Amino acid sequence: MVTSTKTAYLNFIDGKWQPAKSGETVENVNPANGEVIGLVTVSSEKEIDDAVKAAKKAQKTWRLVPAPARGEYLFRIGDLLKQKKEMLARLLTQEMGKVIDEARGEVQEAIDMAYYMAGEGRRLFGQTVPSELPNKHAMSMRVPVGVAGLITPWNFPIAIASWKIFPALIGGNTVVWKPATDTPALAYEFAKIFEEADLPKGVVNLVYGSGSTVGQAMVEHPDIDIISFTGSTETGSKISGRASELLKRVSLEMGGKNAIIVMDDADLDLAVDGIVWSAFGTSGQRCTACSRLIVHEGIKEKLESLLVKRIGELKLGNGLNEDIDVGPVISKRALQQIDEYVQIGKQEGATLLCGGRIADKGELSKGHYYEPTLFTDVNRNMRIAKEEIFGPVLSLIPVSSLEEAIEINNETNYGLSSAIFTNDTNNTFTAMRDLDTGIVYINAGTTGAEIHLPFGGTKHTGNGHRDSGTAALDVFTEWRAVYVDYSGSLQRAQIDNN
Ligand code: UN1
Repeated sequence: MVTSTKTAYLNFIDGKWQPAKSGETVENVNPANGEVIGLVTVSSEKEIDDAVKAAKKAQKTWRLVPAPARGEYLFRIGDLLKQKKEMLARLLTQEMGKVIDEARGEVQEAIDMAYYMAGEGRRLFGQTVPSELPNKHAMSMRVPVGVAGLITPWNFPIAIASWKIFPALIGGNTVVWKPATDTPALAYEFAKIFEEADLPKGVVNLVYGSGSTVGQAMVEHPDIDIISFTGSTETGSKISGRASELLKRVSLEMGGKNAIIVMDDADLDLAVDGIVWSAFGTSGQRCTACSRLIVHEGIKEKLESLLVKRIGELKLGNGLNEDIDVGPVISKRALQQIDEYVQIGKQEGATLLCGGRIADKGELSKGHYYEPTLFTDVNRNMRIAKEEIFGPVLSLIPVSSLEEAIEINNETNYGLSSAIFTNDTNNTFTAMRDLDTGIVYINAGTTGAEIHLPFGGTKHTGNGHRDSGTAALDVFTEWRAVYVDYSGSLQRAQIDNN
């Protein structure tokens, strides 16, 4: 259904709203009901070039604004996000599909990140270090990297953007931002907030377009000094290859195949809460979503029946209704891919305990809904146990010991998040030490990372960098070592290393 009140999502370059030269647009569609919400301008290399020029020019003055004053802009942006929280959350549900309460939580992450990074403007610590020589001062300080090219995904359109934009700005960088084409509305509202907060023109530039055109142009552009990307491992690997050739700094956050381990001493009701929330929240479309459930055989049957009961109670539908638990997935293509994995799981010999179908009865037929799905007796070598599905599909793998559980957790190529439900202190500390992921939860599910801690993962999940927390400042600043010699003579190191 095409409505007459469609918003035109334009680029925001050098403080001006402008359509791309191509004159082309793509539709922004509500995955809950197929309604067209707006039309997105389709950019090319030209708009990236314009945006980079504006960002480069603006960076010359932005880097000289004292960091606490840069923080004042972020406080203002945080206030505006707070004022508009409900509007943004509703729009987020409409264009992305996550249920309204989760959407509120996501906008809150952006608010928290704004205030947190605003405060960093008064810290941005370096170190004073004793010099080897008399009358010489040695110190380290953070300096901006330059122009940051940010490529962000559709599953957390405002939170993940805020994890990158705010540390980039507080660090004295300017930004060229390419949001996902599936979620242009949140990017549009975010850019309007930057404008309303009087951020100097050119400091944040928004360019809509595809990864293959606009994303590629960003990676290739000689005046973009750092690329920060969150998205698929396949795209991240391509970006990494090209950026390395160009000797460009690159920070990557990619997939996950996150597991929850449930030991035989666990509180099973608590475990069920954590599992259902992590596996089926956001319809399984989180990088941190739990898609493997590694269960001690002693409690396997009990846990299965508790899960089947609870999953059966989940309500599917349009996430704008407060009583809905699981919204749609992002697109028809995603729906089909999820279903393909379910067919693969069946063929591989896993036992389907519940779900396993596209949900298309009544109103649901207008959107892209998949039934929350649980497989059991999954073998660690099956594709459903190894590949990221990014949908509401959970695979239960039985084990006989913690050692085996940890081995299975660690054998995937990904390493974002993991969790264990146990009431045993030895199990807790062993898991903390041995689970090979960037995030570990004890007695909670795999989702729910807080913005002031480092977010990211090991192995093919990332490339050693972290979003959010002060760790994000390491992505968006360079270290400079400064020596001030006030001895008045040429001093050479006393220690034998001159
Ligand atoms: C993501 O899916 O990439 O920890 C981000 C969580 C959220 C962020 C997820 N705070 O699940």
